[in-house]
Amino acid sequence: MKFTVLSLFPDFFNSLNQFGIIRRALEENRFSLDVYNIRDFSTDKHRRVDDYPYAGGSGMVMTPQPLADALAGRKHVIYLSPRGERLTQDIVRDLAGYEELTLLCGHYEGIDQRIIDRYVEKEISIGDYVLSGGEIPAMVLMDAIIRLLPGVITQDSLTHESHNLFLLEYDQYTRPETFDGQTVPEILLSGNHALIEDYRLEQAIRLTLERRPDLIEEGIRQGAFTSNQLNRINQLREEEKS
Ligand code: 9D3
Repeated sequence: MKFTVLSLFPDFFNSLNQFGIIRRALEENRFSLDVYNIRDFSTDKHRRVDDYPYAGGSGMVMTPQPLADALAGRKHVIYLSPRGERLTQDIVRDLAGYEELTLLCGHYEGIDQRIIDRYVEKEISIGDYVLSGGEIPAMVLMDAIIRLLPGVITQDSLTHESHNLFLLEYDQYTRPETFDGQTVPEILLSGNHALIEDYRLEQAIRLTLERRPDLIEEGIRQGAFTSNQLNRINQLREEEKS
């Protein structure tokens, strides 16, 4: 995957390459990242990149000239925008299939609409909260895509993940058995794998019903649950009612 990022604050992206799974993926050439400063494309004598909105309104708008020049000839332009479609794992999976993506990060009140109309293939938001710009959303999107690229994490974890997209994770424990007076649930020490699997499933379903009932509904709608999972879901829902 070849990422090209266009931003007014390219230094934001310095951290992305330096840690953990993403760093290793870069070292193994699973992806490349080129970051350009939109300001460098401004032909204005003061290197201006914003201007007042026509017909008034609050804030400033990113002016088209530097953006058009930065975008010329680029493929698959994604504009990170609070007006975009909300990012989901389905979208991430789709985008991970491209060979090349261009991520455009906005600032101020956004960019001139004519740039969107001419160059942008897709507008993406990462959620319903207000950020100061598109840089962190671009990093979120890249992180989510990179871990799906071949060879970045084991196929095993990806398969597990795709089967459990609609359930929250069960509680995890590691050594020691007693920490600060708190013990590990005894069943996890029993060595009975069938019992442990069922315990974890029940725990995951209870937690999801409590915190994210919308996930359960969506999983059912998409036919994503195994018959075993469905049985347990219905059983625990009945239990909740009584
Ligand atoms: C006054 C209206 N605001 C829209 C809700 C203006 C506005 C707020 C924040 C314009 C731009 C921004 C900067 N945000 C992003 O560029 C952004 C974003 C976000 O704020 N939340 C979630 N996803 C994204 S993707 C890009």
